[in-house]
Amino acid sequence: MRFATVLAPLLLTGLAVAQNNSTNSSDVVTVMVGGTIDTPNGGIFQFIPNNVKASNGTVVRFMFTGMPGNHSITQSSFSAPCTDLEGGFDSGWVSIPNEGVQPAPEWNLTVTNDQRPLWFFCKQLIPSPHCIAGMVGAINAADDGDNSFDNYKQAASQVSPTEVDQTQNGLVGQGASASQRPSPIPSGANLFPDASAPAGSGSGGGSGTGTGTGDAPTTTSPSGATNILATMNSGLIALVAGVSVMFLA
Ligand SMILES: [Cu+2]
Repeated sequence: MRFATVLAPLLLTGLAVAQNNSTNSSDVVTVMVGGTIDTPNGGIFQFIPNNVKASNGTVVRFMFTGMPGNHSITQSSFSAPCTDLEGGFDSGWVSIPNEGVQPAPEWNLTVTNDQRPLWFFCKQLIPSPHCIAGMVGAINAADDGDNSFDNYKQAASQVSPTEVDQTQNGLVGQGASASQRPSPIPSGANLFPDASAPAGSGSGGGSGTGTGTGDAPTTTSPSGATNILATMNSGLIALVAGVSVMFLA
């Protein structure tokens, strides 16, 4: 009798967790970050697909599958397609070697305001600015009219190379936010900025590494806090699971 009283809330908790997980997994839109040299319509320098719709709470899952690749997902504005938006989201750079890595790093961005279009670009400058080459994307852009995705991409292609911005912004943006940096980062891949990443490693990361290193301390700290929280949550779930098993046994 006493066991049943204790068990009921535990089982209910388990049920709630399961329901949350199933809801989240169905509201995911996947976007590939970068292609390969042979990928049609842009080769390495593109997001696939580059124009998606996502309602509030939907996770846009950016998969770093392009290879080789050294890309970012950085929020901009329609009027300045290759310039970071103040207070905008930013994944930081993830470099992927020629042969790719398994599993591909992913970055989960949750839409918080689906009533405004979200514009983003890749801020990598090497070998030439990816944004100008067409590595831009949109969430909830208008299908037609002046502020369409096609017009945004066209405007990006006209940007002067010296105007492509490499400021490092945070995980929380305008209209969408992430709770952690891209992960996992398997051997062979690199994340910038990241204090634990070897300085200067990765080909072609010159200017990216320079900018990133300076900002590393501010971004590392919240990310570390998130990891601790995640660990604590896992511990709690394990504890609850352990207690349930004890009672069931
Ligand atoms: Cu790129």
